Amino acid sequence: MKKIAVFLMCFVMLLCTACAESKPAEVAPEGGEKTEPIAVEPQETPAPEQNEPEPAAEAEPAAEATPEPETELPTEASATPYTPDLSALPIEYRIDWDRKEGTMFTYDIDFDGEAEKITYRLDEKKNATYILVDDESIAFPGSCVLDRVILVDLDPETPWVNLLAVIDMASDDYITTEVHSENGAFVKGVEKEFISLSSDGRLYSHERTDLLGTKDGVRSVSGEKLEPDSEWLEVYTPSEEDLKTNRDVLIELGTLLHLKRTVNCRIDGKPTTLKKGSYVYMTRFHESRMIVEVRTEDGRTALISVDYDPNEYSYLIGGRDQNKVFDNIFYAD
Ligand SMILES: [Ca+2]
Ligand SMILES: [Ca+2]
Repeated sequence: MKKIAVFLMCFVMLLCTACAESKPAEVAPEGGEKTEPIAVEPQETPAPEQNEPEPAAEAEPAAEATPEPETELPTEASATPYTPDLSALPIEYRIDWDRKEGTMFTYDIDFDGEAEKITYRLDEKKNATYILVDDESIAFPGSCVLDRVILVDLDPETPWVNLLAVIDMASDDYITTEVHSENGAFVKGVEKEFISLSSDGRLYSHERTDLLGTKDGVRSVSGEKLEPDSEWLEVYTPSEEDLKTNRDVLIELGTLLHLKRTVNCRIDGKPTTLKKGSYVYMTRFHESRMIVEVRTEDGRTALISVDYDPNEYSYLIGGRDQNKVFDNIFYAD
């Protein structure tokens, strides 16, 4: 009986299992109908899921709306300034007057990402010189001849480079004007005497002094105001070779100056004198301190105090006109 009971139980269990396994198969056609709502459900379900993070994502930036523009602005600001390759600067273009016009540079002078074509033109009828930047012209005063143009970046802080127009007003009478393009308009800046570019890439102003004869001096200049870097005006000095081989010529030219009388000076900070009959040559002049530096033929450097007499337009050494102290000073023109 027990065996029969166990068998029956097993049979029932088998039936139940079979029923349980067969249910999905029976449901299958129903499941096909259900797939539609099921298919809709997953669509509906992710839809709110997608929508949920969206408002959340919107809410977050909304809450951080203030810092975001702050982080964006510097990014935009730092991306806006454009600087062309400045490594080629400074460059100089000397005007070839066999040609009345020509291209000097092609360069992005206003840092807007597009290069300008910079040309010159001489209007002989008007006796005027023009610099043309693309089609826009910058005119300079009449009766002048453009000698050279220097393209240089005088101030790394300004988003433009500078054109230095060196003009010969008459004959050997130079004026240098700084020009740049600022906010879409050309601006003429400082006007200086002759500015030249040396082989070491530095700019020098050329000035004259009537002290000890008319001497041409140079000082390095920098910045958009072309300010001198030093108060010392350096004048031409002969080389040691020149002093040995061309001594007579240097005396004739007024480079080597002959002392008619003994002069007070300072050498190595100590007061001393330069003896009557000796020769010196001028090396530089400090106009605001009124000190002239000279060098003796034996290579010593001496500082001499000078005064200027505005009534006589003359420089005084030890209270005397310079021509009474040196006997071969050229007439100062
Ligand atoms: Ca440009
Ligand atoms: Ca600049």
